[in-house]
Amino acid sequence: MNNRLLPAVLALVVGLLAGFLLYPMFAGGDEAAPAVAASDDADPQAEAAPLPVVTSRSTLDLVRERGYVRCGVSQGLPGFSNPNDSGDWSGIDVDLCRAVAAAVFGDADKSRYTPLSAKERFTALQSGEIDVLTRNTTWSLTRDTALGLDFVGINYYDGQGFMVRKELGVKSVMELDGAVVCTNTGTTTELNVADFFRSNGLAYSIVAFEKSDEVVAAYDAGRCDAFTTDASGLYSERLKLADYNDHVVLPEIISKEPLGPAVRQGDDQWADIVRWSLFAMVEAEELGVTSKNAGDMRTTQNPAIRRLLGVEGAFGQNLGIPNDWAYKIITQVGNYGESFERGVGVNTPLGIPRGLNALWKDGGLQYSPPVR
Ligand SMILES: N[C@@H](CCC(=O)N[C@@H](CS)C(=O)NCC(=O)O)C(=O)O
Repeated sequence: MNNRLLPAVLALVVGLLAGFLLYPMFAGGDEAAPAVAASDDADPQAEAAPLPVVTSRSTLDLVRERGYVRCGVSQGLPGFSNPNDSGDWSGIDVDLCRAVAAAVFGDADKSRYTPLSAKERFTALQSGEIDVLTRNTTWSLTRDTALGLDFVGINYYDGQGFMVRKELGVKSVMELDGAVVCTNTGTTTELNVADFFRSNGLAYSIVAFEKSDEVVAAYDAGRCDAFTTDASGLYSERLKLADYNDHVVLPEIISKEPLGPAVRQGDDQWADIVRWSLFAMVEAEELGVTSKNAGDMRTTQNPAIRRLLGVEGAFGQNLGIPNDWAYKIITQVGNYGESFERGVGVNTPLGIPRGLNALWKDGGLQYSPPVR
């Protein structure tokens, strides 16, 4: 054999063998798949080898065959993903999952939810237990490259903040020298705390739990001086405190936390479907298309709206789904602004202003590439 071809042939043989052995882990079927070790992000220096993704069947095929989309969500973060007493989930991360179901099936209700702790979430996606992770998860380089996953958008631009008891009289994080800080394990939060306190020459100790309710309980019981997480999480978790008027959120934001959906790496079509389901919601808001007026808008002469609603063109077909995919998302879930206001906006208990999550034309960062 030509010596120059030998390495290529060997690589092919090894690749095929690895594919054969690893297929069951990534096939995404309903059968219990062996868990694949996920970095819990606790050590940013940890070497994490890229995980090969070997699928013979597309996620879209598997989802269609099953009849519903499986989304990984938080264990209960009001406004983002939270179950009510009847077990029905709601929030902006749930809306994103419902949007994917509406795009694929024309029915947002064809979606199911798996509550996951921060630590469990990546393994659940890698092993095929879920089809998409829609769980206040920060897009970082390590997560995007070393875990066999792909982040496909940002549905909430966030940053990390701190909350303290008012009676401490603390006005700034710079006054937290020597503080005991409560947070969640397996999060970027833990890593940022270490960076922040070290780089500012401040001493600290951390009390971390896997479950958020444990973190909240520990903070509420006075086991720590400060509670730190994504600012969105502070808005949400403080509703669980005995009396949230006794607490104050400090003004500093110490990190960038772009929260968005992730899928398994290597299935571009599925990544496109999730990415464009989010974009369709943002584009609809920009074009003034809402859940209420989308039906009437189908007769508009505005070409951008006609394309979005599937009246013109075959944009759904290019994604492998029906051409009225975005119409179904908008009528059943709403546009991005409607979802934001319903889940976390100023008129909800969370009371979050749009801020960075306003549309680009209103000074925010939410922006969809054109549907054309
Ligand atoms: N965005 C950060 C933090 C995510 C996180 O797990 N935050 C906690 C605190 S807000 C949480 O989601 N709690 C709700 C839960 O675990 O169900 C990350 O991706 O690491």
